[in-house]
Amino acid sequence: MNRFDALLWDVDGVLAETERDGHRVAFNLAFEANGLAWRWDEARYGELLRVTGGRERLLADMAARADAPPLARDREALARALHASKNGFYARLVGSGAIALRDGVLELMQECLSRGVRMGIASTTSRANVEALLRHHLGAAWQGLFVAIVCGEDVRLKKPDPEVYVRALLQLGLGCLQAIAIEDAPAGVAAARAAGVRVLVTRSAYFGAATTADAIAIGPGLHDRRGWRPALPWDGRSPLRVGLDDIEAWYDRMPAVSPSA
Ligand code: XBP
Repeated sequence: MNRFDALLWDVDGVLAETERDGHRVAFNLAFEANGLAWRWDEARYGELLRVTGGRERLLADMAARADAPPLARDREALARALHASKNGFYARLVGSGAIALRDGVLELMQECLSRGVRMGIASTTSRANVEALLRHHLGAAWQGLFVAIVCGEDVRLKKPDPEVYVRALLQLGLGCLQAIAIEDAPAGVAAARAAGVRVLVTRSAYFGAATTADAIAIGPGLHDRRGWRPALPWDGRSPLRVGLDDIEAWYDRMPAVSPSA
């Protein structure tokens, strides 16, 4: 008998380092292809990540640029065109195998499948981007592995709004305490917690220093038992990866908290 019925995966930063090595690179290719001299280096993209959603991120950047179109409707049109172009480049990058899944992700997915823990995707990235990444890594039948798939187009408000988690729970037919989420960014943690879902954090390239009191556990990734809070036992010999038993032990430590939204 499992302590929870479903595991909800965030995508960007949790399944793979898609932000730094995928979306950022694809945005720059889209700028170039559209004749713009704009480029986002790693530091600037890190600042822009406080805005969830690629199109919204473009609009936030344009608001700070003297060389962006002055009229709001022109900025909107340009953001839509650049975003579509970026998603095309992103799909090609991912399809070429340029972005690996993070270590430990596949193993935990396999463990969920073999132990009857259902899985869901709770991401506010575009569906096409989730499709490109997971088709490449899990095969054409990837959707069959997930009981719930909620993406950016399915919600009115992106993270940190809880809607993506509320919808995923509805698709699963579960209450908030029957699922657990894995996130990397503060906005994702806030979204899960506002839906009443317990969440663990695997640190990613852009959110390595972020702290949160709202996660049941925070650590370097599913590939390594060292460096987690709360700490995980390790005898120096057995496999290093974090498994479902570890997550269940963390889950049990967390007192139930009611949703704040
Ligand atoms: C991730 C995002 C997305 C991606 C880019 O959201 O904020 O905007 O950076 O994807 P989440 P799009 O943490 O919910 O996965 O260009 O498709 O928005």
